[in-house]
Amino acid sequence: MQNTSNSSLSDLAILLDQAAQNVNPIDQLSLTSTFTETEAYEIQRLSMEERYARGEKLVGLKLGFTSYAKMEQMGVHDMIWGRLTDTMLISKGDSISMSRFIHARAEPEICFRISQDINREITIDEARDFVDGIAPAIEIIDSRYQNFKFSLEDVIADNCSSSAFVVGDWLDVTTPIVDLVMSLSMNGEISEKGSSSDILGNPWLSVVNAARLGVKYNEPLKKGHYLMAGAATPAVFLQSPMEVSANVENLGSIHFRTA
Ligand code: OOG
Ligand code: MG
Repeated sequence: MQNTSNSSLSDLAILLDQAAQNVNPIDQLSLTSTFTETEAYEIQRLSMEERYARGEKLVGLKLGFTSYAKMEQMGVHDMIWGRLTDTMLISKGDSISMSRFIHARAEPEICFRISQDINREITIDEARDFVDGIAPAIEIIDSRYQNFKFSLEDVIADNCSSSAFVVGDWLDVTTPIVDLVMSLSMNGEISEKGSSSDILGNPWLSVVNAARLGVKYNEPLKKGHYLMAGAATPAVFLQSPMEVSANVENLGSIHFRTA
């Protein structure tokens, strides 16, 4: 690795982990270090090791920048993936303290529940065989970088801003999920609105892509894992107190409160 500050990948991983733990943003790593996309995923993996050492458990994966709206909002145009842990999962209807976040934003998503380990690439026609539940969901992202600004490599290293997620009631896998209106509301007013087809043209392609990336990076989706498909709309900053809800046509609504 050529990196102008001579920090090792594990030093960078620890900086990000501490920023999250201390709720204190850091400068973009790419301002002082040069690292490749592959090295960024290694930084992510190493910073997750810090979390696992504190007892957190991997419970799934998420995709990012699967919609044009998100790519444009953040200025990053490649699909990314990150890891979800048990402490990120928030019960629907709960009140969440904003003190655990630096500058959190919420976005409406669809979540898949994985029914069997996926150890190979799969086609869209096979995707349903690996899923046993679909739910409306909200992801709360919280970049560990100042001003929520990052390069592709920065955001990958930062576990793709993963911070928390809320999942609604599970529906059958046969539930149609293409072309559904998805919206995010703050205090009862719609802030963002999109379509489930804004997610890769068809949200089922998230399962196909997560399977591919899981194999490529040796972090395969496992039975019982959550897979967050990526946001259909730009993310919205959270304030406190606020009532946040997402609705996915035909799939239902979920909400949480900030405090
Ligand atoms: C990166 C995470 C992107 C999504 O759904 O597109 C993401 C960010 O926007 O900070 O989770
Ligand atoms: Mg997301």
